[in-house]
Amino acid sequence: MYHELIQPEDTIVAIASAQGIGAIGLIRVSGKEAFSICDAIFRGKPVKDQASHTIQYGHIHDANGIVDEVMLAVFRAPKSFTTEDSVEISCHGSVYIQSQIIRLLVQQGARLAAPGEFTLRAYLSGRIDLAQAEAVGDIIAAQNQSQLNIAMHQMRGGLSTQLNKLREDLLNFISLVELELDFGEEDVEFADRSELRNRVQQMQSFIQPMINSFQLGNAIKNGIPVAIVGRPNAGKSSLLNALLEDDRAIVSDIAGTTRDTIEEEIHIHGVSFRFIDTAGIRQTSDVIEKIGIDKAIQSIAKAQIVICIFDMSNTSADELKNDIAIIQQNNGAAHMLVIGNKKDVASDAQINQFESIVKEAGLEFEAVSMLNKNNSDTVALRQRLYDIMHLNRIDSNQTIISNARHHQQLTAATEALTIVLEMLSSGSSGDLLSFEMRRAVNAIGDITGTISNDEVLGNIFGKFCIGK
Ligand SMILES: Nc1nc2c(ncn2[C@@H]2O[C@H](COP(=O)(O)OP(=O)(O)OP(=O)(O)O)[C@@H](O)[C@H]2O)c(=O)[nH]1
Ligand SMILES: [Mg+2]
Repeated sequence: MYHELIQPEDTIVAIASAQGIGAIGLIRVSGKEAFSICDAIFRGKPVKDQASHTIQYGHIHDANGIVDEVMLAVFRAPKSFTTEDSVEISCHGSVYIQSQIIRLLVQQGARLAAPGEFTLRAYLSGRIDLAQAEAVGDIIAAQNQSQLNIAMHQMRGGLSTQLNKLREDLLNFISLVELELDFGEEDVEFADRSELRNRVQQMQSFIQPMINSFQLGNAIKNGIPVAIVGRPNAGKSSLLNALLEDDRAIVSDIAGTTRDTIEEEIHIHGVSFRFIDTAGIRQTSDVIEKIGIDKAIQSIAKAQIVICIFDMSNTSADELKNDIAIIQQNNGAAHMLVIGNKKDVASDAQINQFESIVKEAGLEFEAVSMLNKNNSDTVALRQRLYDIMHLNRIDSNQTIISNARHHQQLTAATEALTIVLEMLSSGSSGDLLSFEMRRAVNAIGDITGTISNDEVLGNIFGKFCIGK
């Protein structure tokens, strides 16, 4: 179990900079003996006498002489990341030097840190909560500004503040109901039932936007799946190739060219979009093509954006309406972008007709030509895909759930609250009410780690890199 592995009495050590050769290597030491262990191998001013947040110049040495010339940053408890006495040794970035220094520190009594153990200590000491600790991991993994904004907000405690407020409301509610139970025999009702209903509904409307934000948060973290679907020869593979600026998929005028799904990723303003080119959807007796069409339908269901592409020179209004309906049946939640292709061979009247059909259905329309890979239409299309997801609206002050564990717990909380609402309507007893409310409190507490178990901790911190 994770807790047992962690000995808070130990002084831990790890290389915190990236693996391999670099200009500078950073070694982190944290724990009760951090200063005395460093003093045993450091020639310079004694670390134990230095003020917090100062930098010391000196040499690391062993029995044979100088190992490296270094700078030591000193952090005194509780003003450090872990809240313990800590030292950060900046040495030359050679793999050999770093391993020598680690070896010396371990000889003096330090222990090699487990993955995420520094952050775990920050959490166990109460300096940050679990959601903030997870954000530290997300910050390190962030690959674009949107990912970073979400993680930063979470790390600064934006999510935690909201959840703590919610938790307090829930606990107040429970005490009210439980107070009633204490006076059970006297049959008093402290809390007016319709007032209680109001409060539960308020809590739900507080949680719901967070739950809704997960679709976006998850997309930013894991990439946005975009299915490209339509009839054979519509130009799906041409569109994929144009977006990739590469001849990835085979394009031909033979209907049914693409039989399997093809997946490729591109980054738009740093956010990853995973495009899935699919087999053209039609009635067919070809067994392989049928499997491909089934896969196409499945990718609609899994997509967050569905691009419905059709050949404007060769599609009737009814066919288009029918295709849109098929997509909506298979995924009502996805954003849909309808693309009228082959505008080079379609008349203005055709283009206008299709545009009004699509707009009447409340969907977005774009007329394009994918005949040439390098065209201005793909530039506009990339921007359109980015805009559809409202990615530009994310700022670092917004709470966006990007963690599946948080999403799961918020959903559990709101489900418990829905039961509470039903109970309030049916006049259920106070103890049943408080039981369900406690389920909601526990789910929320689980996110910030007010309540947590070893398994959850192991899962979270075990995924960190060593030295964090
Ligand atoms: N005139 C014109 N032809 C196009 C355009 N886009 C694609 N084509 C042609 O249409 C044909 C079919 O294109 P594909 O990209 O293979 O179509 P697809 O939807 O992937 O077809 P399947 O894989 O068979 O379902 C090819 O001959 C393309 O060159 C366009 O904008 N204008
Ligand atoms: Mg194709």
